[in-house]
Amino acid sequence: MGELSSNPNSNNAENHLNLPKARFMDAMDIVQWEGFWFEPGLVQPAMTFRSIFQAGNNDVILTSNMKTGTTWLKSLCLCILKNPKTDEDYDLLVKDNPHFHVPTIESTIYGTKPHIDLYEAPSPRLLHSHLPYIVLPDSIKNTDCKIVYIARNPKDTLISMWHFFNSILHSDQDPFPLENTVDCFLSGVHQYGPFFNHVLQYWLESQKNPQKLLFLKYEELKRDPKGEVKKLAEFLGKPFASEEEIDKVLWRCSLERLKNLEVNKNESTLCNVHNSLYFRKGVVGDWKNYLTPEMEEKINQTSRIKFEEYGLFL
Ligand code: PAP
Repeated sequence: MGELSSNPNSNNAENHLNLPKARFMDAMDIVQWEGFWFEPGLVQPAMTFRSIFQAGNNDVILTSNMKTGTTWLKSLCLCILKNPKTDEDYDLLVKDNPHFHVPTIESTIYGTKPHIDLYEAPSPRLLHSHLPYIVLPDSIKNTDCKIVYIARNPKDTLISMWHFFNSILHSDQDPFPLENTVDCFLSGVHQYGPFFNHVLQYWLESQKNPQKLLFLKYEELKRDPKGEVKKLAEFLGKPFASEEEIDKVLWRCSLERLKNLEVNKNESTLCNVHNSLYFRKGVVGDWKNYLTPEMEEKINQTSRIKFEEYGLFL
């Protein structure tokens, strides 16, 4: 989830550790920790998460970089795991935004006053993190809990991120120059960047341990939603009983429906981001409307260099 942290102790970690600093889109300070870039207010919560979080064997931990389909994945897993299939009218997604129901641990649990008690949450706990695999707590890696990662084509991720940050950082100005944003993205200097290393770490883990870590691609979910959601439900140990169930979950989690729910049109679940900002176009290839051929080639080249030798194509 792309919210900004509101941790009052936000500068402690960076000051204390003297972390390298940079500025993103001329409006947002970020600091480098463990080889990745974060908004300063996230570093201390991420450290706390890593050192004290105790995973349980039944936990399901969703993971993602930003703007790669987190909201969709949260909605789908919520329907698969938490919404009773027998009750037609009961729909958690109508009650609140997916980011409320499936908190992003480092920011929502350890970064602000949490709205759920982590240790009282009913099993299976459904949680999310944007952190790179390398800094996930050992207890997530060493217990039998399941991890699902969602990846997305870098060009669409970048365009989605650019729109999102323009809305929250430059809302009353012209959009920030795309060319500069492409350069930041390719050099890895952006929230949760480097994007390519983030994706690669999870990809390699999923190759080593596919029973533990399911690696999904946004584009595959769009291309074959039934097949991918069936795979997801089976991985989570909750296979669908019928085609109708799959159709229902897909409809409930569709962008058009979520975007038009009152709670997403009119409210801000996380204090500084309006819920509507999580739902934009949701199409594959929107980058074609923005990137020049030169920008496209630069990104493709980086993708090829970073991913291809590991058999990853995004
Ligand atoms: P986050 O990192 O802030 O949580 P995230 O949900 O990962 O954002 O990504 C937002 C993207 O997913 C948006 O893509 P776009 O900018 O290219 O349009 C958003 O539209 C898309 N999205 C959100 N919900 C859905 C959904 N239910 N189905 C498909 N795409 C979705």
